[in-house]
Amino acid sequence: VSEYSAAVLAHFSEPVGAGRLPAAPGETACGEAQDAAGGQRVRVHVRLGAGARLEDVRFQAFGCPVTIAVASAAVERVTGKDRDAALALEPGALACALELTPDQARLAELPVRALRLALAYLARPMSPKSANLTPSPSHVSRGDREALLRHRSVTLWFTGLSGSGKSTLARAVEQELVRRGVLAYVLDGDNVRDGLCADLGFSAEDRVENIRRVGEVAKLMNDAGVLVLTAFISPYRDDRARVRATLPPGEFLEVFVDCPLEICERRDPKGLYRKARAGEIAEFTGISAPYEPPAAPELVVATGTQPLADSVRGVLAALEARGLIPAAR
Ligand code: ADX
Repeated sequence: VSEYSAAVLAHFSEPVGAGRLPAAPGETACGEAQDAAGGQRVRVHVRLGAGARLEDVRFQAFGCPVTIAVASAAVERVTGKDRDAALALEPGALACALELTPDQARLAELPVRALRLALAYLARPMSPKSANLTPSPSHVSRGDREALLRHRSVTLWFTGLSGSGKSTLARAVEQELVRRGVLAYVLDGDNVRDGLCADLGFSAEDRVENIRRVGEVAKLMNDAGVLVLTAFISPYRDDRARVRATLPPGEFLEVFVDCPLEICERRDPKGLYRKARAGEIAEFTGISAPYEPPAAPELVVATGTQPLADSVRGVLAALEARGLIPAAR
């Protein structure tokens, strides 16, 4: 490790990308993993290099920060595939694709899951398995449906810790919107995980896939004319940025349901924090898994201190101010 350390510490003081997708040189993708025993958490950053087109892969190994410079052609071999393919790479194949030396490969062994995840962020969007598809165009446009319903169909994306009040707030806003004649619908984590996402758990990879699916559903429902409210922890900035990028500009509104961990834990509406502290739930957000707050949300709602009715009014006012729903009569 020591042979890498000196050069590496300098890299670590660099700011890490602030949640934007790493599409341009200098931007960073990042992934996180826990070793099988659940002991060591590893975060890997992959940076698109400027100029020399070198890429940095950075992570901690044995408690020390490590940077491996990798030729961009080597990273292209991994990221030129689609997300599924990047995620499926075995440790050996990954080390080989990146042309790591045996020493580097040894160091990369532990963070390999995180490395795969980080590279998957850089990979092409998931491509259809079949090459024999011919999507059919609709004769009814989204504009036609919006005119029919007399409101815009956007996605309000509530993000925050478990117990922060996402579902409570989204449900209350949904009820008020429908009362006002707006066709609104809540997609909620605990509900979606009972059906569409019943095959997913809470590893970083599964959460990425959970949010990808929800983003696709929201997009379809927006196209159908529905104003969608989503209530998912959605802990990773990059995942939320990906959903934002799939929707037209201005039609993804990120709402940070901002409630401090101490309050969520004290409220503990489902008793899950207690279980997580007792070690009965692994990878629990805020306790043993990360939460990355939005850097620039459209709206912040302080659910830790504000009464629900005030929060609901704030969200509706933001929609009105943007001309997305008719003003209350
Ligand atoms: S997300 O991270 O993938 O966005 P999602 O919002 O769908 O999570 O699901 C979170 C809900 O699942 C929580 O409100 C809680 O009820 C439940 N849950 C069960 N296990 C966990 C866990 N390890 N971390 C967070 N939430 C969990």
